[in-house]
Amino acid sequence: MNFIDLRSDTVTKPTPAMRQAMANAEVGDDVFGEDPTVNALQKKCAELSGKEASLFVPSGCMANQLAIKSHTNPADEIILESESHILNYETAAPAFISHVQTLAINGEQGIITSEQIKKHIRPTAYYFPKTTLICLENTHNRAGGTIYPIDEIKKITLLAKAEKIKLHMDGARIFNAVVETGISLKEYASHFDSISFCFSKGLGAPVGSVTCGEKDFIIRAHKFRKIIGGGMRQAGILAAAAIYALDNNVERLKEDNDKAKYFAKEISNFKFIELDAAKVQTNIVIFRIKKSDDEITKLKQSLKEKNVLISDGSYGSMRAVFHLDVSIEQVKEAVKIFGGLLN
Ligand code: TLP
Repeated sequence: MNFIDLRSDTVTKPTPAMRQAMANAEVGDDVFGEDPTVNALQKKCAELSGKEASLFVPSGCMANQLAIKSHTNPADEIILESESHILNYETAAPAFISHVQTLAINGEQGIITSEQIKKHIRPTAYYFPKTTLICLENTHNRAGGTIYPIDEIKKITLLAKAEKIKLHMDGARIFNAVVETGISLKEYASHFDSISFCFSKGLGAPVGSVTCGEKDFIIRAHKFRKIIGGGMRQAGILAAAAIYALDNNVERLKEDNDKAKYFAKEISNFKFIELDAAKVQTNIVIFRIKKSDDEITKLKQSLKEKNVLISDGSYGSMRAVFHLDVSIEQVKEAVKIFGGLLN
């Protein structure tokens, strides 16, 4: 069945060319540090991000959690936005793995400001937890793919430096922001102590993410990766897909952002859709359907019967994500189907 699968950009499948690159990969035992393709990928990501080193990991969750673990000590406090992926979809891992407390700040479309953060940094007193890390998400998933304004990032960096607090970016979809703003990965990363990004979303690789930072940070992350069972052996097969993705699939993310904007603009005209299309910045569209819960459940079934898949957003919203496995023709078809059901 050829679904128009808009549930996530994680559903993308490796193309024949990517599979060929994987099949041709030279491999070795990466737990011994001997996989040449993993080493090449890590070198490439360090160079691209302007950091000293990087570490290839199985998932975006692991990339974030290793960063938290490596930047903090138990009983520290970390600041994040209340709709962030780390807080909502990583199964309380900061508590479980790092034994830290999370302090959530409500953002505007996923963006928290330096002024807001400043108010929440703990003063020094033995009875307060110590604020040691701030995590920002760019682009912001639950806010609908919003891009962190670079000027706000710069202000937060100044604050974090002055307060000797580390700064991590969950950049799972950072390249969707890069192609939209023209701001390079290196420029974004220069404002953070660590940055993670995913190969298995819009970049189209089957598995894998990376976390980048200075050498000491990566040495710690490497050890913790082993502790939580993330040491991989002939992972070069996966790293080859990631290298292929970086070489071939970054620029084309602009097409995904454009498909999302087109879709949003079209469906926002429909009677039963609540959506401000002007707010869509990258490849994620979050919208509401002005119908009862029961009707929405039936509607999702009807969409599925017509081969369109979408996912739930937060608080009763719906989410459609655009990626390399949906063509513009399929997007137009999805708009038609939405129109038939919701206009
Ligand atoms: N996001 C997934 C789901 O977990 C919601 C999706 O379909 O969008 N950071 C951000 C901002 C993410 O959106 C995701 C995945 C991750 C981290 C985690 O990546 P994985 O799934 O590789 O662990």
